[in-house]
Amino acid sequence: MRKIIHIDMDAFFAAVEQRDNPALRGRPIAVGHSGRRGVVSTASYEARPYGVRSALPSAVAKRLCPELIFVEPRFDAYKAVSEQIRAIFHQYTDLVEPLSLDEAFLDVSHHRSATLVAQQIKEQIFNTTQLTASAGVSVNKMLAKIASDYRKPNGLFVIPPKDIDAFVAGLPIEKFFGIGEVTAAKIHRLGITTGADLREWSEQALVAQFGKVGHLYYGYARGEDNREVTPNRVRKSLGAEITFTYDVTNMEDLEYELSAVRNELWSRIRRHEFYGKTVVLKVKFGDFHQITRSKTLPHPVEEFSTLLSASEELLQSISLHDRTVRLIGLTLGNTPEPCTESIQLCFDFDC
Ligand code: TTP
Ligand code: MG
Repeated sequence: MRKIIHIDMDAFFAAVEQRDNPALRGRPIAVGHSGRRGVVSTASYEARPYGVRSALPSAVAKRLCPELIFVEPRFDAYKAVSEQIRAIFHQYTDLVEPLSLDEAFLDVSHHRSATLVAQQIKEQIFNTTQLTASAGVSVNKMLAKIASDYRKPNGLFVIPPKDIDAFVAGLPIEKFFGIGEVTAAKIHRLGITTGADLREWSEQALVAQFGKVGHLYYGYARGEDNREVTPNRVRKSLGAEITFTYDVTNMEDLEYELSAVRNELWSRIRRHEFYGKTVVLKVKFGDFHQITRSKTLPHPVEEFSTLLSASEELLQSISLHDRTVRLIGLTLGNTPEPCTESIQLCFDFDC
């Protein structure tokens, strides 16, 4: 049986800002651009009771919490902390799989007590960075990830094998890894609200309802997840898309929807430190006919404005001709390969 830890920093970007600027401590803050098109990257715990959270448009956040202080993101500072915490993880195991700047899975099966390791890592993170992290410990990725979220902030929660059944049975389905709001609503409509409800469905029935992910859900309901912790996963592209409830019929509305997709993609790009040179726009029409348009830039996208102009240009190259649109998506791909050069150098010197 594996021993898996999931570590996730608390209110990461906001916590770094509060650490570095005492005037922000204890105050409701949002990291993100406050302009008309801005979105909240994250909110401090003081801002969360107002409903301010990641991916919320900044204008809405201000309405919810008038005292909210907006802070411009400082990615270099977050990256530096991310490197510090990764170095700490690697003191305990080579099997570290970062999911984003602030979270990672660790396989610590070779340690006697995973709980003790999690405790030590939390302490070491705090001593090194003056920031808190939450940790979850269990026998697989899915349960460890749920556990790290369970006692946030500054939490440590363990789901030992004997508790898995009862824990999963009582868990609201939206807490399961990978089940977003839209899917949760769909599952709720079937009368399923907890793991126990989900467990009553056969694998076949779940696949019939949800397609391939039905297999995953069947496992989730039983606390099962066989995925390994894989270090250095290489991501080839990063994307975001929206399928509309009602088809969009004109260019103005489409531009508006594109800005939402772009904001989401940008926040993912930053979160995953992803670099890519090719922007791809995907449009699926009302008749399900799908087209893509792409633009390759001379350098990887580093600024929001680059993504903005490239995606707007791509949209302008499409004409609707009386067609409606049911889906719009934006992807960034074509990552430069940072390792090739050093590997080649290495071969040159025969090492
Ligand atoms: P999360 O770990 O999801 O959130 P968090 O660390 O701010 O808060 P929590 O205590 O709930 O873990 O994301 C880590 C960072 O990634 C977050 O601080 C900012 C960034 N981020 C975005 O930029 N956009 C997003 O939509 C999300 C979810 C996160
Ligand atoms: Mg976090």
